[in-house]
Amino acid sequence: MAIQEISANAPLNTLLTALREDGGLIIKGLFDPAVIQTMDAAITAAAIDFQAGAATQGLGEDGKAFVGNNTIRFSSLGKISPAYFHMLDNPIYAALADAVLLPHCGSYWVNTAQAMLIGPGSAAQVLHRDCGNWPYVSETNWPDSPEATLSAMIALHDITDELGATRVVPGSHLWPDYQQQADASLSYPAEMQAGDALIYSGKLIHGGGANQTADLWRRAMHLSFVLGWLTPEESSPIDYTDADLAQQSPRVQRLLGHRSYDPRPHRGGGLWLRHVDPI
Ligand SMILES: O=C(O)CCC(=O)C(=O)O
Ligand SMILES: [Fe+2]
Repeated sequence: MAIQEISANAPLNTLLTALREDGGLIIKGLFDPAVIQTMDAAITAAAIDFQAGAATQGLGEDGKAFVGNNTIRFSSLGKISPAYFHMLDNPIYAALADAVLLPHCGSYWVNTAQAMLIGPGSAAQVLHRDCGNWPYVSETNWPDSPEATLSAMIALHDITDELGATRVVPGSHLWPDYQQQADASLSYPAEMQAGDALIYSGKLIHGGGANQTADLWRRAMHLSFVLGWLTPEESSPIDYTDADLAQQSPRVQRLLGHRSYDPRPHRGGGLWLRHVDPI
């Protein structure tokens, strides 16, 4: 059974039910076509400065194997286009992230936003869970551990199986044994059109697909959020200055680490205290 594809116009509860039952869903037309076109052009232009397969983000040998030999990845997307800030304020993705993450934190922030460009001939990425970044939170009391992260793979153009669509293993967010390995035969390609997004729980097993073409690149953007009391992958708080974000919404400033973390209504202390935002 593949995951469901549901229109962005569907009621929030319909989207949430699919996310909770299968661990992920494709939301058709989640992002505005003009914004996607702008981001696609900015990412394609910026990609020229990056070498495929190089560990450009401080990753070691394991990291290189994880991202693949012919894959280009880079972050700090707000530096290449303000369309990124617009995407951060997407109201449907915000409502889903609120529902999934706010039961466990006062606020969440950006985990990472990355161009994920899979080059021709790339092998499939190892199947994994994004919550594996925070094993002590995710594996303790699995599968009832808190949702640490919510991710999106956003199609910047039409993405087919042949091009390397992300592969997902529906239901794997509920598997009783965290260590159970997923067989590739249980995975389905999340084929999408430009502006669609695969939204998935950090607990869902997935991985980038093999690019079986001779000369085409798969162009997708990853955007994930993480509980506000966990450390994100990307160093957004120092990649953007207060001045860079002065014109952005309070939500975007918070998502990029320019606001204090207030645990309320949950237990815990104030964290990441910013002088601009006393709690
Ligand atoms: O490139 C993809 O389709 C998925 C990448 C991914 O899941 C990851 O790097 O965590
Ligand atoms: Fe992943």
